[in-house]
Amino acid sequence: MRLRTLWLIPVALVLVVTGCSTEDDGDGGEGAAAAACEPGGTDGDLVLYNWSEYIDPELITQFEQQYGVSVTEDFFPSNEDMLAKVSSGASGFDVVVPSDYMVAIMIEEGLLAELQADAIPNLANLDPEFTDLPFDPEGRYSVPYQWGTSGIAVDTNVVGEDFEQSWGIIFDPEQADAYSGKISMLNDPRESLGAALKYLGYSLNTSDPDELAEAQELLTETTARLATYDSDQFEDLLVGGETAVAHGWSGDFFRAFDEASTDDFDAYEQYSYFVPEEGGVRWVDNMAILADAPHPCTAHTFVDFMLDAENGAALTNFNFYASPNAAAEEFIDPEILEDPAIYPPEEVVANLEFIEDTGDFETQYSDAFTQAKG
Ligand code: SPD
Repeated sequence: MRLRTLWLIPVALVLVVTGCSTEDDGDGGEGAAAAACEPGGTDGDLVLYNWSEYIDPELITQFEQQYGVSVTEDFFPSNEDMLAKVSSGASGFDVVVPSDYMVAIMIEEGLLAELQADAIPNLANLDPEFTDLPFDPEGRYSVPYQWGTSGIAVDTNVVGEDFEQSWGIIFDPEQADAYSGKISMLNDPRESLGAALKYLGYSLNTSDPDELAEAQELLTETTARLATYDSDQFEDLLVGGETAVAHGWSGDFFRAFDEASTDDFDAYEQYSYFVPEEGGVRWVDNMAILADAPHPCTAHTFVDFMLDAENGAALTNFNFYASPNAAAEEFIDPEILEDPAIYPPEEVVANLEFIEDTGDFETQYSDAFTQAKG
């Protein structure tokens, strides 16, 4: 009895220090299901799998210093790439940042850990609009990170000021041939086929094989006039002059415009981002903890850290995407908060669709995209 008590004392001390009620106090722990985490608890270093240029490096440093852990980051260019890597098992990642439809797919495939809400007190900071989203009712597996739109940015020195705000600038040969070799599209099956479907007047969530075949044919013809399919550098290619028309994500463009601006040059005057009148994608990216995360308690603490009001604002002030964090608003740069291209008004949002999980039809999208790219 006495021996057992003595043995328990150091274990209890470890639990108090780490704030984690499992024996997993270091690398290679038992996974999210086995750990009961507490606010601010840690159980090892964090491995984060995120989209590129999506987090202020200062936030990473701040997290490391505040919690005495180190963070390793790896990056993915599309939801499908991330899924492939995570599905292969024992990826070693703790936190991933899937978009809406991909959260639904990952829940279905058992890849995500159910969140321990008690370990994430800053969940209270979320705007109620983001607490019960259709891809993860009641937010049991994911926490919104940032949201934005997909659209087109153009170089007005090349296309002029008088262009139509339509997907036609990419898909209609009468308009787009003038920019042949100077157009980029996202290297992303649902995004680029979705753009073609919207141009054709269909839902970007269609499960109709004929509609998808039409979109595939259109994209195949379009491939011939593209400089590239790219999801990582589309904004840099535009401001660098390699392209004149770029399909991409709102915040990445604005960040590039901001960085390209100087005292003598306002990049916002030369480049213009719009959501085509036919409609497009509104998306929400989300933090989620993998079911086999080696460090689930550090992962919960990271999610909570990102939901802090000032940290949430720092995220938006860095990446120019809209925040789902209501408490962050007072710390967000007012120019960003009042920019209708970053926080689009209701009438624009009403014309947008979330990408949804189409179940078994997802592989049709992937196959169609591979074939369209040639
Ligand atoms: N540089 C970060 C970009 C993140 C974009 N995610 C949006 C995916 C929408 N399908």
